[in-house]
Amino acid sequence: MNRTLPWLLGGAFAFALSLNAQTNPDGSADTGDAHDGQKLVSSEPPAQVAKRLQWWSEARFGMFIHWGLYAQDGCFYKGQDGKTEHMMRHLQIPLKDYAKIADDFNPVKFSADEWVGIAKNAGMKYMIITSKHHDGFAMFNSPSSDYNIVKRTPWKRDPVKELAEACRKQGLKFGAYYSLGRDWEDPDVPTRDGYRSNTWDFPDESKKDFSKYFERKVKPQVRELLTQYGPIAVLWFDTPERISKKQSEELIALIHQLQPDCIINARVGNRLGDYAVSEQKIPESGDVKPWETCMTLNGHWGYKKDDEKWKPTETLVRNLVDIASKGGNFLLNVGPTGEGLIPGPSVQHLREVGEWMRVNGEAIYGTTAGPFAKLDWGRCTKKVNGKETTLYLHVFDWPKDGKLFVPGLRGQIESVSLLATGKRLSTAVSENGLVITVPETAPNKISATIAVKVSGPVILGAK
Ligand code: JFZ
Repeated sequence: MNRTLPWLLGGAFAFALSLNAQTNPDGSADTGDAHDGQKLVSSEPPAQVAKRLQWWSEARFGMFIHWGLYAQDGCFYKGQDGKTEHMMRHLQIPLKDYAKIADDFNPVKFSADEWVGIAKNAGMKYMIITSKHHDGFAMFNSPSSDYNIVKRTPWKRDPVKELAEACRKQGLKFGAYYSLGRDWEDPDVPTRDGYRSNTWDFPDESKKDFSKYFERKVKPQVRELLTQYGPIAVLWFDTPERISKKQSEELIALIHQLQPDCIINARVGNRLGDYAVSEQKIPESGDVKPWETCMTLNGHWGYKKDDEKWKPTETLVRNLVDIASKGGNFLLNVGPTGEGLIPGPSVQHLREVGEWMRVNGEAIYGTTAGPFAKLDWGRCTKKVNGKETTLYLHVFDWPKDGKLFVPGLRGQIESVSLLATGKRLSTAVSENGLVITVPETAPNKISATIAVKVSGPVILGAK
């Protein structure tokens, strides 16, 4: 069969589609991420959205889990490097062959309690796992689609069920990622550019009807996720692609009908959803809307057996601080193996983040963005409690001369102390700000926290 023809057809159709694809005002493809500063639109009163988001905004830090058939051999397939969790697409593995991976998928070392314990020990307050990634394989018991982990693997267990229960036991919120506009198992899922569709089993994009997939698979599986596992705190949709505004609205209505407290991210599409997603990057400054940065611990979302480039704990902590100082959430990813284990280096680095959080978590949880545009030596988060405001100064670069200058800070300073020890620090008010005398050695070389309690309004700017 002429293999180039489908590409030509698909390409032409994709080009046609892309002409009326959802695009951002700047013309870039609308991935659902609303990076362009556009406000998310919502039919709900802002106070209602804020109420739903309250626990999430206070939590600040969660665990993302990418786990699926691609993990069986670390994103390799029959010795070929599948590059990422997109392995099926990268290697154009026919669905009937990719599905056979499930025949051997038997993660006997999986322990939901262990995974949740790792997240909790890191200081994470919520967990979101891929319930169905782009390959279309459900990592949960899905009565509407036999293409799932309970039906098709020798393991026959439901990790979504077990993790939801373990999260409830250990006090974490639980949520599910769901690939909305990409599904390489279903014949009716065209994508914006055709490039991210399954064009090797289903070559003709023009014959694909998203509405059939939406009715046949998306709505039934979202209903299953929201009725089989107790409270689902977040539905983390991905790649909305060809979903219409009406379908996004219909999906939100279904979710709110089943679980009104379930938070929905912006990748539900069409600038809807409760919060914006920033993937693998931290915005320069905060944002008007609630937002979350999601990031990998190495270079891959799914388990990639040859990727040992783990981000140093210093980077992880400083990313968390940077994100919180801008009012965002940090969703940090692990990619468990086909045996059901979170890779050792991931566990170790998360353990070290947890050590930092046990001392400094007060300066992250329940805080909002700090008032400073830029601090040369670190970041600042803020917590308001009635008339008292606490500014948490996160010092990355400890001053060598023992003097930490806080530009423009004025107001009724009640106390300044090291968070780690409670040791009070002396200060001097200069015309351009506050000078804090600090000990020679920082309490923590990654990021040391100084708590500045201010009564009344925090005033910034020179006299
Ligand atoms: C998507 C997935 O393709 C990927 O496998 C992973 O699950 C990630 C969290 O989400 O990747 C994206 C989605 C959107 C953008 C970039 C990568 N985007 O908006 O630029």
